[in-house]
Amino acid sequence: MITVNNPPVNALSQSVREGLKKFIEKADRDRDCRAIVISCAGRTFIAGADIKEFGKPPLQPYLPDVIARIESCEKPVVAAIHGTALGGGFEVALACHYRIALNTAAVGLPEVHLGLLPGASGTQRLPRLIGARQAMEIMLSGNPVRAKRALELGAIDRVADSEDLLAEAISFAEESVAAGPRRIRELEVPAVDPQIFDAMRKEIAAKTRGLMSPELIIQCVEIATNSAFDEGIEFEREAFLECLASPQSDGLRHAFFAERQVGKVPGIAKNVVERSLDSVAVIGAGTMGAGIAYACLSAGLGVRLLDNDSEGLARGVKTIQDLFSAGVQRGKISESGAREGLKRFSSSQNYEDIADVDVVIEAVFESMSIKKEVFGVLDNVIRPGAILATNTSTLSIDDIAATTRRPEDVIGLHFFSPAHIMRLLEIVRGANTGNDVVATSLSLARKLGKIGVVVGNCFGFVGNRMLYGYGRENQLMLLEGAAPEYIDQVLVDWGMAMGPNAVGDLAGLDVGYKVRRERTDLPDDPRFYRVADMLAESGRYGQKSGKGMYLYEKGSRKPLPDPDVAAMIRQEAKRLGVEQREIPEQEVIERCIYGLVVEGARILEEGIAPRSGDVDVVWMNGYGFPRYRGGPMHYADTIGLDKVFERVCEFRERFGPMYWEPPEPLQTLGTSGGTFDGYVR
Ligand code: T1G
Repeated sequence: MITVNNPPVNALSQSVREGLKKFIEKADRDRDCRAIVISCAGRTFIAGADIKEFGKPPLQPYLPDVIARIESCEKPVVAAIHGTALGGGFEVALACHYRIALNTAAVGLPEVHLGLLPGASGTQRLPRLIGARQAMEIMLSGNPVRAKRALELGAIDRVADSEDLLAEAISFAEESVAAGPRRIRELEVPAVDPQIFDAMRKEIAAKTRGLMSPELIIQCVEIATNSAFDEGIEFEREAFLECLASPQSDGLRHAFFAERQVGKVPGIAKNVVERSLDSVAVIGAGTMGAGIAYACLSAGLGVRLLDNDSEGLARGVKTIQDLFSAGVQRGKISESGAREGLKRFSSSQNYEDIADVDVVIEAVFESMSIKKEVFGVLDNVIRPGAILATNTSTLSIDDIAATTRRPEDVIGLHFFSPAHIMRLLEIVRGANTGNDVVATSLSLARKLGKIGVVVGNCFGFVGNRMLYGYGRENQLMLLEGAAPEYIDQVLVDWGMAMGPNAVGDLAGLDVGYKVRRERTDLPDDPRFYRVADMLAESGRYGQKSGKGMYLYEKGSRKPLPDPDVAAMIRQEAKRLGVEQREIPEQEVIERCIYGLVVEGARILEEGIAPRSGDVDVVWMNGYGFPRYRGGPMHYADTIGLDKVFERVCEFRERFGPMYWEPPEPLQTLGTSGGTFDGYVR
């Protein structure tokens, strides 16, 4: 019995690799040993190579050597899988001669999520076991495969009948002594139509835009079908090392760890006593309110939807019912699950009906006076100890909390549209918000399957505040002569999910316009968001009105360039005395992305976000920032803050200090070879 015990997830660190190799060799030499079982202690089988070791000088023994040694063992080796056997962990299992798993277990090769590919024979062994197409699907999706399905595919040999996995693994090992080792390397990949590789390339093109490892995964599997095992292994190794050295993998690995760091909030003790979290009331039955309510219902919570407008409430209730039916149609939820969910749902126009809930989430129109009015009522009606949250996307939590006698219970829970899909939840901590309320909100985020990022209170918090820096430069370049479709295409080619002008039309130009009208701290610059204001003032709100920055044909969301808008912008530029010119692609990218970075640096300087990684997580999960670039702050680190600082100083010279005065962190780190990743306020 060889047992791996390397909490928390039995990653294949150097010591684990060394131990595996040593004990396999010992067992192989041991005359009395007739078979071997490899299993893991703790909550899971090996969850992969130790990602923390990547980017550092590799240490012996290398995983491929350990894997080859396991497979060459003269005695049968059985892998006993519980939890998840992922990446290098599944490759260890594939090197074993037989695999048995608990029915709750799963196996997978998620390396693509880290910008990598299975680099320890997974691309050569899995196709031999389950066929090229199935193997490619598992490696390109990166999704785990549950034990029952893995058995159907032939990726594992048995699903344990009982919870006593080790006992069943031992009897499986004893049974396999007669048959001896079955080495996957000796199997042929089942015959396959060579067309499937190009077909797969087409199938994944949109989803893997900008990524390098998916193509290499397909090439590895293709080679597995027409080359000797060792040739394929050599190709896989080179392709793996190429991915490992790529900025993409660096960005995706940063994203992996940053998303696990955000849950560790400075000043919030691990053992803080949280508040109860069983029932939620959502105030406001509009698009956001209904989406938030559905997200809570889907997470198993009881939900009451409240709106003082009966028609609005009826629309909200219908939206939620439609979301459930759509979920059933798409197989996301079962009929009985939907029925059960709707049982936990109710609606009302009466605040008394929500007096006893655990959490209230206010999602009414983005106006300070309306929100203050609602919180005034909540303060009088809702039971003591309940959490009073607001879904405001820009307004001050402290100002809203000040309308209550319990500011310690008030917090910002900023959902992103569509609220039941977007993974990000910006958790905005007010000056008086209780630590238990912050901790409970983080638990709510996990319960909803979202990534909760705790940020401080300022206009627009982290996401929308930075969006102003990014959007501002877009708006200025429109006046300077760059067409909206040009700016959008440059940023989409660079990796953004959507260009800023298409996003503006999707969100509605009237929404941004109204938020700007409520602001009292706008810069003294007549050019500031002048194009968006002009369009909104002329009734061009975007998709919802059929025209905004772009034109939209009836029933279509496809943005079409509009010569009228180009003419309006030229005229406005002339009126404002803005000279128009050709703007190079690199300048478009740098002004928009460095506009983000500079605002991000100010946010770090003010302590609105504790780590640059938190800023990155907000932008990767809420604003379509390319994950493989690791977020704006990580991206700046990869460029080199000395270069970013230099360029920002150039922009200050050209465009003035109002927008481009480098904040202290950028100045200090940019002149000392530092990184945002290492920044401590
Ligand atoms: N290496 C190092 N640390 C890891 C790790 C790993 N592979 N996986 C998890 N951790 C840490 C994580 O940072 C966190 O630390 C703690 O474990 C708990 O994780 C050659 C090249 C297994 C499904 O991609 O998907 O093998 O924050 O909070 O939600 O082909 O972790 O507590 O300090 O995520 O229960 C391939 C990555 C690697 C799987 C558990 N493997 N891990 O989820 O816990 S590449 C993966 C996960 C590879 C080979 C290639 C999940 C999980 P801390 P957690 P969880």
